[in-house]
Amino acid sequence: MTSPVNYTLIDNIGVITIDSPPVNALSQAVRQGIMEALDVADSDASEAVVIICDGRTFIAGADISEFGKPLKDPWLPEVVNRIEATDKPVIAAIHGTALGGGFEVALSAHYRCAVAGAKVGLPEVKLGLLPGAGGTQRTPRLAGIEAALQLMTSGVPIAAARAMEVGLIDRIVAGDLREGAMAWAKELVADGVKPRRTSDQDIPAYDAAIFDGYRATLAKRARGQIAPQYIVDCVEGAATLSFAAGLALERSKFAELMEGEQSAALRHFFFAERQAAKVDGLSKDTPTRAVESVGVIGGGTMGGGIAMSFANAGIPVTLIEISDDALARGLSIIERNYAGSVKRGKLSEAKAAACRALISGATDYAALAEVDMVIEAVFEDPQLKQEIFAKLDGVCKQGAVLATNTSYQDVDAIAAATRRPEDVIGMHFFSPAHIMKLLEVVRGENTADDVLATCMQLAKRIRKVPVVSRVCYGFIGNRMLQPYGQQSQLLLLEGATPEQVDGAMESWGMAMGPLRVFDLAGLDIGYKARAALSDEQKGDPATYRVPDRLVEAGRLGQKSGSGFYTYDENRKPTPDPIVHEIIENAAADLGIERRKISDEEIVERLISALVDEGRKIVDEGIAQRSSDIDVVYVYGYGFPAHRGGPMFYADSV
Ligand code: T1G
Repeated sequence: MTSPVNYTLIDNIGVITIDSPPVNALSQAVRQGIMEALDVADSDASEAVVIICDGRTFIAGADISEFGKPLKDPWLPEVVNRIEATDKPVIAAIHGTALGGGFEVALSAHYRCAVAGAKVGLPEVKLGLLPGAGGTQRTPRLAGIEAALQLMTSGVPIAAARAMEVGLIDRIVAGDLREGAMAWAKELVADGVKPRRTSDQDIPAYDAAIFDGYRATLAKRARGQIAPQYIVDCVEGAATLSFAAGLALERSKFAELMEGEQSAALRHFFFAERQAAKVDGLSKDTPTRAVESVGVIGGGTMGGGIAMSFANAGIPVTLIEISDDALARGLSIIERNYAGSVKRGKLSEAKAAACRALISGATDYAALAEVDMVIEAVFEDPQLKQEIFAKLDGVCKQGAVLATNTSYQDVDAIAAATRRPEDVIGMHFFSPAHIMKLLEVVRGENTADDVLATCMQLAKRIRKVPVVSRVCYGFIGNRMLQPYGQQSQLLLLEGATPEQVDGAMESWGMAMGPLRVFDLAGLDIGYKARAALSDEQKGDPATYRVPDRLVEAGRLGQKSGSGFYTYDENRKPTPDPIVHEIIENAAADLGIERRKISDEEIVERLISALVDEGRKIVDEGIAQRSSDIDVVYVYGYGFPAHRGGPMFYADSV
């Protein structure tokens, strides 16, 4: 088998080229190839060595598919130390995204150049790991303690220009990277430069308080996660220990994380997210339809957020509302959202203005005659949705994709309102739609393969994470939320308080406890939905008696200033004795004995409720695979990624 690493001597420069699609990950063959190339370079006529990659990117990290299997020689730390020990100047030439072990290879070179569009990063923390090939020791020596901590604890890549500012790369190459790197290598040789070993460099001055400061910040921002704390320990080691001792500390912390549950969960989740984008049985070369313009019907919170998701991806949007006033309100929601993004530094003024300019409004459906796709996002009235789709059927051009953002309604019934059910699909966004990454793509009985393929591809383009669902009440996420919510109600009646239930779940890792979630969504939504049901359809009154009493007392949740909690002007929740009384009275009415309930019981019963429903959803073929359910619950409902998702967690305990 030919090696993915090629070595050639061009004039006086030895060139190591790595070509291992899709992302030049550091598989055993790549690691071995680099070592063999260095052996040749050591003894040939080269006066400097360039390390460069073919394909879409410089090395994007260790080969994650090898994790969990016995590590084969040569280990990556051995390879990077070998690069640094080379007696000739070694230049790393970066394009694409040099990530993780890939960037550690570049850090062990003596000089680094990159094209302007390149990015460098150390995202190991997102896999529950830390840079385990010298990154925690070399990064602070080049960039200083603060920049090193920021890069490694956030895991977010930085652009080449920023990397150059902090000293992580030395030169931006204009034009062809290979030519630029070769020319620079010759320059360096002509200047007689020697290998500049990062390990020999001192740590730039720093404030020793920074380490405990970062520990405290991370204890909140990355609550319950071990890897970020270990990164701080290793960077502190870089500042206080010898290079060799620092490497030993890094190695031992890395090994511990690699063996740990959190990294196993995050590595599972890394692949689960990518697997979710694949539709079983849909061939890779299924054609897709062009989507260069969209219409959004309904300018409420959801419609506005959906319109922004498309505009932010450069796709023009026509927002439809029923009147000029309603349209003006809808557009003002969008203005406010953009202003907020600019204020929070998420978007530049210019970018926000450019995106905003792509959104136009209309009250007449005729404006949708030429769009490639329409997303309906009106409130959850099945009758209204069917009327809208019947109108769209009469207005939209042949081949337009007709999508509904419904959270619960039957996509097949909506499709049946048109003469083109094969063009109808569900695109279920999560609020706030311009921020939440999850997108449930709901495949109807008649949805055509190319419509499904179009929406899966479009999801990535608008920076969403798509998960395919078949049609059922609540699809995947909201269907699982139901038994989860019902169980939380039973726990209240049996003796737990809202703050205990939410506290137990948030300490366990949920972004928000169930009662705070229901207050956020609004208790009146469930109340109205139940009004349309018979007692038998409503099920056990214990599962909704308390929220009904709260709504009847005018406590609709955050929107009315109180629900399960009382909220101040900043929407900060405070436990409320009135609620405790409502719960105790409801329990008495229902003859439920109250008792002390442990946090462990709360977590066990709520997570089991999620997992039991998740198993039914997979068994019924509503979800393609259980890892898809993990993606839904982490991205849509704040389940902790470092526990892998509900299904992975259930399998692991
Ligand atoms: N190892 C193996 N396969 C990988 C991979 C990796 N590191 N990264 C991506 N792939 C596969 C992915 O599964 C998919 O495969 C294809 O490449 C395209 O990926 C010691 C131990 C590079 C930004 O965490 O962030 O180094 O489905 O769909 O959206 O310190 O992939 O096509 O068969 O994501 O263009 C650190 C992880 C590892 C980077 C490209 N590195 N990768 O994004 O394509 S730990 C990372 C990414 C480490 C050392 C430690 C992204 C990307 P398939 P994709 P993309």
